[in-house]
Amino acid sequence: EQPVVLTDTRAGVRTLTLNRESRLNAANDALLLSLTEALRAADADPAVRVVVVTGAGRGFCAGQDLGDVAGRGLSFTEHLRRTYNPLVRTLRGLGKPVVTAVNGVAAGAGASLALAGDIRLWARSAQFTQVFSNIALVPDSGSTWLLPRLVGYHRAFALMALAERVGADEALRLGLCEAVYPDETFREDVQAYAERLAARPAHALRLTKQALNAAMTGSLDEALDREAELQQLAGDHWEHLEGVTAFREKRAPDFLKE
Ligand code: T3D
Repeated sequence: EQPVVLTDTRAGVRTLTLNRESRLNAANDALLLSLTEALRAADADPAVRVVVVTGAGRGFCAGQDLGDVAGRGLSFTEHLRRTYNPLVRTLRGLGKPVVTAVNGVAAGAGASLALAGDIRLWARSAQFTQVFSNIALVPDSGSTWLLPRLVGYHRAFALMALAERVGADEALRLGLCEAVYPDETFREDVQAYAERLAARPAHALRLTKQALNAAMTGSLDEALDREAELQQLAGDHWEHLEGVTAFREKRAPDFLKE
């Protein structure tokens, strides 16, 4: 039997591919736990500088596998606590940039996952739908926190209440993704983007994520103090010396040498 998450590493980029193609990569427990495990492994592996999460076939992720709910013997609360919540916490807390490469439809918790990357790249035919209300559930996996921060309360509510599908152009306009690429070249375009990220200073990006994530909930005062502390950690690191030396020598910095 095929693994539910495929792993591939090229040029410092670890690609994790959700692999339940016939179900549009709907998430069963095995997929959720494997993905969480694979993210942790990527974080711990020094050969990995960037992580890409994408889907096999024509879907990104159709959210919870609705065939896998009955008889699982867990309350919704307990299920979320054991599966989706650790996944989203791991993804958001990763010390390396995470690219969500949305190759096709992203629905329900799959839409939450699509939003959760640090960089969100979409294929032209990708779609996003906060489908939860179609089955009379509430949005989960972080959507209620992230979506209003991206589009404001009112648009978030409309997207959640009507479960309309958002296409690539609207996603760009709303700030749900950073770039859209043709379907035909999507996987190569994602790899090229991820390789650009992989060449950036890894330690500085780790601190940048830490600063941004904390700033999403704190005050300006706290952000200023945190920046001053993190800047010391960045400034004392060899990457900073390399960046400044390269600038003076009028050459591109090499953040891969260590
Ligand atoms: O702890 C908890 O359980 C709570 C957690 C909740 C988190 C959630 O994510 S709740 C939301 C669950 N997801 C959905 O409700 C989405 C259901 N799917 C759809 O609305 C549509 O399939 C899509 C909008 C995603 C895509 O539509 P379309 O027309 O492009 O494809 P399709 O024909 O509907 O689907 C293709 C196949 O995938 C089809 O199977 P078939 O007929 O070819 O054998 C369909 O049944 C299957 N599929 C799609 N989504 C799911 C699914 N099978 C199981 N679970 C799914 N979520």
